[in-house]
Formats: sequence, structure tokens, C-alpha cells
Amino acid sequence: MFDWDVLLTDARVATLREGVADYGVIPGPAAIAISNGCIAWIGAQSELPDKKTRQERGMENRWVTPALIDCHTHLVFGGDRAAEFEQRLRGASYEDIARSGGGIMSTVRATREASADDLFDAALPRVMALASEGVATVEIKSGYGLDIETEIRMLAVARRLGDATPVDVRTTLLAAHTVPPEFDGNAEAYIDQICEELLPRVAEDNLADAVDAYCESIAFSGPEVAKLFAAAQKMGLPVKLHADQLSDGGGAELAGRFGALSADHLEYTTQKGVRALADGNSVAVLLPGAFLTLGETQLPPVLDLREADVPIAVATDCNPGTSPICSLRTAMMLACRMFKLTPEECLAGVTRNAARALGLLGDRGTLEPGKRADLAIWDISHPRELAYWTGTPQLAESIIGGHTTRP
Ligand code: DI6
Ligand code: FE
Repeated sequence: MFDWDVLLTDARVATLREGVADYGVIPGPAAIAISNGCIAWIGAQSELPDKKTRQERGMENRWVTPALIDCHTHLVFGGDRAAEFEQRLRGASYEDIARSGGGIMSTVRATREASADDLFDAALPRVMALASEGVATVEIKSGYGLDIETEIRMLAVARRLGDATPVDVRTTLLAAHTVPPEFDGNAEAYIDQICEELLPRVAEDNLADAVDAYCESIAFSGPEVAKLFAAAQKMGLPVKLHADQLSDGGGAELAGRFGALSADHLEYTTQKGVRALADGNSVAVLLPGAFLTLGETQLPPVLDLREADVPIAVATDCNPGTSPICSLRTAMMLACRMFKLTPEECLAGVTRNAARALGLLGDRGTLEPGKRADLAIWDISHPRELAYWTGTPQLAESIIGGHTTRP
């Protein structure tokens, strides 16, 4: 019988393994053996053990990296916000629009009106657009329902997107995205409803892999988020946080204190916040699409994050308001140009550290024996190109869970 299902030979391999310099590149021609959807062996071809393989495929010197992971999206939503985009170009600020009932609330109205099928049909091409760039894992948040039924519908649609595509979808409950009109002026009562009614239903039906919140003056305060996080953790759900995006609201400190998987955005995070993330083992998820769209000028504290050894991830934040970007390669390029991340940091940010931000590093995010065989195979001359070009058809093939998804 066969030891391996597939053996990829004559590859150039960037493993992105932790602590290995230069993209974790394996010197010389490399080989990767896949068995039962996992990496069974990986290394220099000259050291390949003598095993039987069902199928051998020459990679013709192509580059193989871990498949990409988009660890922060809001890609299930109703309607769009192109009119608001025009308003903003004419000078209105994001906060002005939000305070006058537009912004997130206009997407909430459209999402509440949309059926599960409508939401699924609109989101499917977004998932496939990410997949066409080598993405094998996508996180999708709820947060445009803000009532029990619509939040549950959004999460169920996200799960369905995972079932209907080769992409592995991880879902996050973001009911605490903003205060719904039904609870205007009473954010605390809404948090109580999430904790007492929504969370138990979501946990019972296994609809969410994590719980997120938006800690900001236009959304929820630190104490409100803390109450939600405590309830989530009691149910065994990991937490993550939209932190310090528009102002320093102590979000990173809060995330670190709760040992959050990640704190995301972080433009206004202080050194104290960075230290808290380091202490909490939390990933800093940078979202250059939102930074660009909002015309933000306050840069996230990249130097402090590096110095404190906080792992940095990069994601699209794909959403109709502040990051209408459905391309992880574009987010990588923007993170290099605007945040001055290196191309290697960007690639680690959409593989190893994105996996860590989803609590999945033991299972994917680097190329190592025992991990899922989630591979992206590229027509490039070096992995640094992945943060350099955008819109280029450089993905030759993607293998997800050992299966080729795009020949
Ligand atoms: N931060 C963001 O940038 C998005 N959500 C969030 O918490 C914006 C969502 C929207 O405007 O629709
Ligand atoms: Fe977001």
C-alpha cells in the first residue's frame, strides 16, 4: 500500500516556520508529502525518505507557501455603502455619518431585511475572490444584525459558506459591534441581552468560534466589553477585540488582560497597551484597508509591537463601510506601503500570525509535518513578490486540506 497520497517534488518552499530566518526557506529543491489531508513529510529533496506514494507531482521550481488566512472580515452583509463613500469624498467624516444614522446602521437595516439566501448569494463571490488569491481560511464576523435572529442568521450563513466552498470558515460573534436603535442610550442592557440570551443560543448551536466586540466611544465601553468577555469565556469561547481604532479607549489593555486571541486595528494603542498584548499573548491584527478608507493618519505602533515581540497579523477587514477590499494581497501591499511592514512580516501576518489570531497555529499557518496540507503554489520568483504585486494572476494552484482546488 501507499505511505503517502501525494508527493510534491522540485518545489521551492517557504515554510514560514517560527524563528527561522528568511521566510523559513528550505535550501535547494524541496519536497512535501501529503497524507490524509496533512503534511506527512517536508524537507530538502536530497533527504527524502524512501516511501511509496500514490501520486508524484513535479512543481517545476514553483514556490510553495502556507495557504493564506484572512483572520478578520465582515464579508456577510446586506446592501452596500457606495453612496456613503461619495459622501465621505465630499467631506463628511465616518463618525458624522454614523451619528446621523448612516454608517454601520444602514448596513444593519439592509442585513435585517435580507434573507439567509440573499446574504449567502452576496457573500459567496467575496469568499471565492479571497480563495482566488490562495486564501484557505477566512474568519467571518456577525455584527450587522444586532438582534438575536439576524445575528444568528449571519453566523449560520457564514457556516454555510464554509460548507459550500473549499475554504475553511471560522465564525465570530460580533453582536457588540454597535448599540442597536432598540437599546439607544442603554448599551448595558444590550450587553446583558447578548450575555443572557444570544450567547447561550450561539454556544448551543456551535455557531461561533470566538466572540468579538467594538471598544470605542461610538460603540461599547471597557466595562461593557469586560462583562461580555467574562460571559464568553465562561462558555469556553475565546475572545478578540476591535481596539483603539479611532481613539485610545484602553482596548489593547483590556484585550491583553483577558488573554484575547487578538486585538485588531490598534492605531491609537499606547506603549502600555502594547505591553498588555505581549503579556496576554495576543496577536496584533493590523487592518490597512480601514486605515486607508478612513483617511487615518495615526499609524499603529509597529515599532513598539516589534520591540515587545507581539506577533503581527494582517487582514482585509472586508466590510462595506470602512474597508471595501476583498483582496488579502492588497491588504499585504498596503501594510508594507503604509505601515512599513516588511514583505516577510506581511506574509507571516497572513499565514503564521493569522493562524495564531484564530487560535489555529497548532493546525495550520506554517508548513510543518502534522499540520493541515493547506498550500499555495505560486508563479513568482521570490515570496517577497506577494506583498509587491496586486491583481496579478500569480497563484498557480491552491491545495486545501490536501485537495487541489484550482488546477
Ligand atoms: N471597525 C470597522 O472598521 C468596521 N467595524 C468595526 O468595528 C466598520 C463597520 C462598518 O462601518 O460597517
Ligand atoms: Fe472589523
